[in-house]
Order: sequence, then structure tokens, then C-alpha cells
Amino acid sequence: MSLTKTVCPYCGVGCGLLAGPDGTIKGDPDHPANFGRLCSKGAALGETIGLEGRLLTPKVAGRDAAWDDALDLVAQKFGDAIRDHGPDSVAIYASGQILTEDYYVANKLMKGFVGSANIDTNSRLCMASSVAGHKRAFGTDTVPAIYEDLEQADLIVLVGSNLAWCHPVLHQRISAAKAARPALKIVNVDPRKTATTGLADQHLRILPDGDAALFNGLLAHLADTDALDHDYLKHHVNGHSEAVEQARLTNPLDSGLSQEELDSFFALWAGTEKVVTVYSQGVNQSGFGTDKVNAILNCHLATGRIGKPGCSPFSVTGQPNAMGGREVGGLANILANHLDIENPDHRASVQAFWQSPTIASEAGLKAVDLFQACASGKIKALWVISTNPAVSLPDADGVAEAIKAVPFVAVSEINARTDTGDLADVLLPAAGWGEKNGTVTNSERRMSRQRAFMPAPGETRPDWLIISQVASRMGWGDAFSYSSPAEVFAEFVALSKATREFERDLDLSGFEEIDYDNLIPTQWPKNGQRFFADGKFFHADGKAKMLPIRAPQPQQRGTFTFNTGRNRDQWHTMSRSGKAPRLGAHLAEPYAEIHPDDAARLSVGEGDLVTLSNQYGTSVLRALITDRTAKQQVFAPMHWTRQQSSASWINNLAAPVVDPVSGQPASKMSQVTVKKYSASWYGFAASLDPIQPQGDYAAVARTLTGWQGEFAGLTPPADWEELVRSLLSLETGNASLMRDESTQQTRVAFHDGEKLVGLFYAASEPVTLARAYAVSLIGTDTSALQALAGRSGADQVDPGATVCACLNVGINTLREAIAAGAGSIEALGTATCAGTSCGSCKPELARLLDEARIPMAAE
Ligand SMILES: Nc1nc2c(c(=O)[nH]1)N[C@H]1C(S)=C(S)[C@@H](COP(=O)(O)OP(=O)(O)OC[C@H]3O[C@@H](n4cnc5c(=O)[nH]c(N)nc54)[C@H](O)[C@@H]3O)O[C@H]1N2
Ligand SMILES: Nc1nc2c(c(=O)[nH]1)N[C@H]1C(S)=C(S)[C@@H](COP(=O)(O)OP(=O)(O)OC[C@H]3O[C@@H](n4cnc5c(=O)[nH]c(N)nc54)[C@H](O)[C@@H]3O)O[C@H]1N2
Ligand code: SF4
Ligand SMILES: [Mo]
Repeated sequence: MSLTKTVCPYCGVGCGLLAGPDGTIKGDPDHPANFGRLCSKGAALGETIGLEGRLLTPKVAGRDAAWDDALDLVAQKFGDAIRDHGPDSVAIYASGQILTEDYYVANKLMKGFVGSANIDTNSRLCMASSVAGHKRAFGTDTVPAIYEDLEQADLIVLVGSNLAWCHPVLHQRISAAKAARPALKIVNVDPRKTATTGLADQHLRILPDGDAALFNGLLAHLADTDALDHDYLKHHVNGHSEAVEQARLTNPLDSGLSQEELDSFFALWAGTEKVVTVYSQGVNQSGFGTDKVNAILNCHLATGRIGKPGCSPFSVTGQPNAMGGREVGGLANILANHLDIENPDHRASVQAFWQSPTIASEAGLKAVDLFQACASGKIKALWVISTNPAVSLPDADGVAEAIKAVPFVAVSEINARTDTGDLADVLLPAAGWGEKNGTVTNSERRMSRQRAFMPAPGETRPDWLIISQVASRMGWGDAFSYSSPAEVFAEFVALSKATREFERDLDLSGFEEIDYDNLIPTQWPKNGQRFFADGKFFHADGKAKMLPIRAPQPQQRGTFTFNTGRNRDQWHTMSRSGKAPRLGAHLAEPYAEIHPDDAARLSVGEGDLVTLSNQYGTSVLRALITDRTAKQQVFAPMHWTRQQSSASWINNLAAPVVDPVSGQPASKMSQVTVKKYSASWYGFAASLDPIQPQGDYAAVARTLTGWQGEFAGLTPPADWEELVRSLLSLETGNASLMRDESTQQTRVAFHDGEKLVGLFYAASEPVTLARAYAVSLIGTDTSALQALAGRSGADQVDPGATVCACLNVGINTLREAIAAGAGSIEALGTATCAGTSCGSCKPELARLLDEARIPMAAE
């Protein structure tokens, strides 16, 4: 079978893939992002391309509808709102996961034809502080570095980035570089110990938001030790004295680090010419995010360490097309093609090119403000495209209410059920990854083609077409008469040419003559090009700017700082990764990492549930007691939604506090109180059919044999069998129930004929039984007696929670192999196969080996 060259739909590394409609996925050896490598999510993509859960027809008010009717309705409702309440009464909220062509068309429609800049995207939650920091320092939103810099550096500082889980192939590239050249030093700046920390020579466990104090301290140190590049500063940088002066007023101990840690980091940074500082959401998602970005950029500018081989600041993008979205101007405060909405010449030029009736002349509403405007009734028609704001925005329950308050809501989705789609008046079925064509740009400015390798199922259509068809119905058919994504791309490139008089970084001349269908992965402005080594920046005087940064004072609050982020094997609101059983098995339940001392103080034991709460909401999560998180901090992943859990989506705890410059929410900095959840019973279920997340606490996940669910209740049910039948949606089937009043244990098995279709165990304490074993029984002819025993049979060893998702190797299997003498990652691979496929689990294998080597010190 011939495989199609395409790119991964997940993270901003932008790995090239070879994919086939039978689910075959291989790393593309020719793609310069990954050279054939893959991570666990990429490798499991084949499990996510089935049609289960897909939205295949348009829906109006929950009923199947014809495309024409759905499109007419969207056009009419948008048109009515604009006529009655003006262009700013409508809005689009889009995503770094649509393709450049989709994004270009959406932006053109809103800014050029509707005449409002009320088009913002989930990049506001993701890259906005980096965009703003770049613009303040460089005059443009430019990423100077390229991936090769990671291999050429002598020091890599990873700030607020869990690269091992979130950009796994970059992590693999760095690991390989370090293995080949152990002199390469790695420093990890993160309040939490993560899988990434394992690779680091130094872990700087700062206080939340301690980054500006750290980098201001570094700048003052560089100035004090005469480590600045005075020549570069003189010719190419403004503002250096003010920045250094302000940095000297900062006490670097405010970062929460010790003097020794600071001294050794400062000396290492100052003494190493080739430094790459990689930063991500621990920097961006903060009330001081833009300042944190500029505190980092200041140090690179002050030393001229920018845009040279192995030497640069490097903001890595999260989503596959976060960078493409920035190029086409898909944020409320920028214009297309890196032009400025505030600049009348830029506006006039873009309007002339589009031949549009109008052009938005000022910034529109940024994400958090946009949904507040929904709540207050200002927005009359909203169109959400490829994002799930009712889960991913802060104050998520408030956002869900705000969406409900909008008179007309359209949602373009690939899935029939999402928390946001459930609130829509009209659902528009989009063709998804593997079914549509277009381009994406990765973290190093490289554009690659996403290519279809399957037909678009049902009535789904690509997003650029859906948007164009609505635009045509609003009366702008001539400007939106595209017949292919290639035409849209050509117009995007032509706009770049038409506006070339405005000097800036984005230059697409290399794409003017390309063969769109056969586009090979290409960087702008050209392959291998870095920015700024020549000292040429894009502020009016051609210089860069260092900014005086005031570092925030550390605060003692008496509550917990609520840090949030990601798991290795899940993607955002699980809309794709949640379909892959292999991925569901790694960290199958929503959890909160809590320090052992805090857990002891709150009487929280292993396996207990905890309630996190504050003025915005409440979440119930499994306590994961670990010193990976610091005292007075809890960490939880963002992935669980109302579709998989009854009480565990976490953004209803996130305060809608934003960075004043970028408008990016401080998604990692809310305050919560934590207490033990007083469950009267805990339960676990495995089932052939989907399990409904209902009741006080429920969290469900895909398994290799069907589904599994974790449950807890505040009061015991009157009838266990009735409860379990409703949880497992089992109206028929033969129930065998076992209840032991003395131990308060209940066990129920359901058979369909001989076949075991459901299993449920409940107890007054957290259920400790072997989950993987119970899951493995589903669909087999296991008898009720054996299933209810719930223990591993003599010939069945419980593998435990999955560590290696590719080859399905559990933690117990690995611990046994270590006990039997496997003392290295390679030896574990030989003994168990773990880590021998994509390698994403190697950081966790290393941690297991470390745990076995160093017994936990008694505290
Ligand atoms: N597996 C997986 N990979 C993904 C994604 C996914 O959903 N799943 N999503 C993609 C997307 S869109 C994005 S944006 C990226 C995000 O990639 P990352 O930014 O690497 O991921 P996060 O887990 O959000 O946060 C990174 C780290 O910031 C730390 N942190 C919290 N507060 C602070 C602070 O004040 N200072 C510092 N220095 N660190 C802090 C957290 O402890 C966390 O370990 O991942 C991309 N890749
Ligand atoms: N607390 C906390 N909150 C966070 C973060 C955090 O670290 N902590 N991180 C933030 C960041 S960085 C990000 S990027 C966001 C991500 O948050 P979201 O963007 O809300 O998350 P996704 O689940 O990726 O949503 C994408 C949706 O698009 C749909 N979709 C997929 N492909 C297509 C397509 O081709 N067309 C259409 N029309 N739809 C499609 C999917 O089914 C899914 O429902 O979350 C943010 N929220
Ligand atoms: S690192 Fe993994 S998730 Fe990211 S693009 Fe590559 S294969 Fe996809
Ligand atoms: Mo993101």
C-alpha cells in the first residue's frame, strides 16, 4: 500500500508522517522536524481515525439538517446581528488546530468583510505572551531559532516547558545530542519535577512566577561581571541601561532559589556562549507572562546570543498550526501577514488587496473578554471553530453559561459531542486530519503540507470551504469563491508580495512558484535561516529593545497555587487522543499531584480523592501524593471534560486573570483550597460498552477491551444493581452480585450469555484491585465466580498502570524486571520491550530506575 506524506495533527514540533487509511502510521524519515522519529501520541494516531463519535451531518437544534439550511441559518443570523447591532456584535473563536488556509479565510471574512476584529483564537491561551514579548523586543513576532540550534547548543535552558511530554520529539533530539556529547548542559526551570527534569543537569525549582526574578538576576549578574556584548548593544539594541538598572533592583532570591543555585546557574549561563533558552506555558500562561518573556529575551539581546547557530531564545509553539495562525493574523489584535491593525497604511494595503468593503481599524475582543462580552449580551452571534472553550478557558463553567447566553451559536466540529458543541444551535461537520488538505507551520517556521489520505466521511467539509460558503451567503461570493486550498494559499502568498513595501520578517517569496501538491517542508523566509544575528530588527530604527522588567514579589497566600498542564498521552480535551485505548491506559484518571507533607496535614492518603475549590468552582480529583510537586502547590492536567467525568474538569477553578499586555490567562496560577473528599464508597468498573460519567465522582476512559470507570459517592446507593446497570447502560444481561456487609464490599458481574460484559467493584475504601486484570477479562467467557474474585489468577500477573503505551508495558512488569536485575533503559527494553518503539516513555523508565536505585530518604 502506498503511504501518504503528511504531518502530525498534535503538537507544534510538526513531525512528518507516512500515513495510510488502514491506520498505518510511520515517522517520515525525510521530514527535517523528526527524521523518522515519532512519539506515543503520533504512533497511536491510527487508533483515532475511525468514525466513532464523529459528527457526520450538519445539525440544527440537535436535528440532522441539510447543508444549505445550516449555512443559510448561520449567514442569516450573522447578517441580522450585524444589521441590527453592528459588526462588533458577532465573533469567531477559532484555533491553532485549523490549517493556514482555514485560518486565512476566517480572518479575511471577519476583518475585511464583517469589519470587526472580533476574531480571536485559543492561541490567546497559548502563545499570546510570546507574541507580545517578541513584538516589544524585536518589532515583529519573530521566532529567531531553528531546531538544529538544539543540537548545536552547549547549554539548553528549558523554562516552564515539559518537553518530554509536550514536545517529545524535540526531547528525543536533545537526549540524542546529550548522549552523543555529554558536555551539553541542560537546566530545567520549573516549580515541579517533571519527566523533563530527568534529562537536566540542574533543576531550578522556582516559586510560581519566579522566572522574572531569576532572569533579572541573571541580567544584573551579566552586567556586573562584564559579560555583556557592548558592541552588539551599541549598534543594535535600545533600552539596555534601563533594563539593567531595573534588573539590579530585583532580589533574585525572590525566585525562591538558594544563593548557591543562583550562583551556579548564573556562572554557567555567563560562561557558555552557545545558549538556547526554550520556553513554553510556564512562562506564557501568567499574569506577568509578557514580562517573563522579555526578561528572557533581555539576557539574549544583552549578550548578542540570538539567531546564531546554537544560540537563541526559542519559544516553542503548542499546537500544530499555532505559528500559521500568527502568520495569517488570526488574533484579535493583529492583521494578516504580520501586519499591524493599528497602522493605517497596513490596513489600506490589505483592504486594497482584498478589495474589501471595509477593514477592522482597531483590535477586537481577546478570548477572556470575548466570552465576558458573550455573558453580558454584547455578542449576538458566535461561531466557534475547532476549539472547546467550555473546557479550556478559565472559569469554564462561567464560559459555558456565557455561551448559553449568546442568542445564536454555531460550532464547527469533527466530533458529535463536545462540551462546547453541546451548547450550539448549529453544528457544522468538519473534515478532520487525514481527510483534508492544507498547510501548517511548526515551531521553527517550517511549512508542511497536511495531505488527505482518506475520503471525507459523511457530509463533512473542510473548514475553509464551510467558512467561504457562509461568506458567500452573506453577499461576498466574489471574494470567497475559492475552489481549493491551493487557491487560498496562493492568495496568502500573494498578499505577502503585495505588502512587501512594509519591511518585516514574514517573507513568503520562497513560496511564490511552488507546486502546492508536492510542497516539501520549507521554512520562511528560507530553509535554515535564523533571524537577528546580523543585528537587524524590525522596530522603526532597525534596533531591538530591551525592556525594564519589574519582577513580582513572591506572595504568601495560605492556600495552594493551582498549577495545570498536560499528560504525555492525552491531547487537550481528549477529542482525538481519548479514542486510543493505548493512550487511555497511561494515567487513566484525573488526578492532582500533592506534596506528601501537605497530604499528611490534610489527612489525605494514597488513593483518596480530594476536592479543590475556590470562588469560581469545584473539582474532584484523585490525590497523587508525590514530591514532584512542591509544598503549597497542586498540579492537575487539563484534559478531563464533562464527556469523561462528572466533577473533574479543572478550568472552572482557573481565575479569569490575564496578562495585561497580551491578554493571556494565567492558567497556572490560580489559588485553591484542598480538602479530602468524604466518599462513603469508591468503585471501579470495566465494561464492553461505553460507561456514562454520572454521579458525585466518575471518570471514564477507553481500554483495550472497551471502557473503564472510576467512581465514588457521598452516600451509598439504595440498590447497587440498579446503580451499576445505569452506570454501564446495561438494561439486559445477567447480574451476579456479591455483597459483604462486614467489609462493605460490593461486586457485580454482568454476563451476556457466557460473555462477561461488565464488572463492578465497590468498597468503603479506595478500590485497590488490579485494574488491568479486570479490564482484560471483559469480553471473555470468565465465570462470575472468577470475575468477582477480582484477584489475579496464579498464571495472571497484573501489569499495572501502562508506562509504555506503544507496547503496552505496565509499571508492575517494569518493577519486576528492575528487581530481576535490569539496571538500564536498554536492559529494560530487552527484558520487557518497553521504550523500544517510539521512546516517549524513556524519561519514565529512567525515573523508575532512579527510584529503585535511591531508596526514598525518610523525612
Ligand atoms: N502530550 C501533550 N502534548 C502537548 C499538548 C497536550 O495537550 N498533550 N498540548 C500542546 C500545546 S497546545 C501546548 S501549548 C504545549 C504546552 O507545553 P508545555 O508548556 O511544556 O506544557 P505544560 O504542561 O502546560 O506546562 C509546562 C510546565 O510549566 C510549569 N510551570 C508552571 N508554573 C510555572 C512558572 O511559574 N514558571 C515556570 N518556569 N514553570 C512553570 C509546569 O509545572 C509544567 O511542567 O504542549 C503541546 N503538546
Ligand atoms: N488550565 C489550563 N487550561 C488550558 C491550558 C493549560 O495549560 N492549563 N492550556 C491552554 C492551551 S495552551 C491551549 S492550546 C488550549 C487548547 O484547548 P482547546 O483548543 O479547547 O482544546 P482541543 O481539545 O484541542 O479542542 C479542539 C477541538 O477541535 C475539534 N477539531 C479537531 N480537528 C478539527 C478540524 O479539522 N476542524 C474543526 N472544525 N474542528 C476540529 C476537536 O474535536 C476539539 O473539540 O487549552 C488552554 N487551556
Ligand atoms: S512530537 Fe509527537 S505529538 Fe508532536 S508532532 Fe511529533 S509525533 Fe506528533
Ligand atoms: Mo497551546
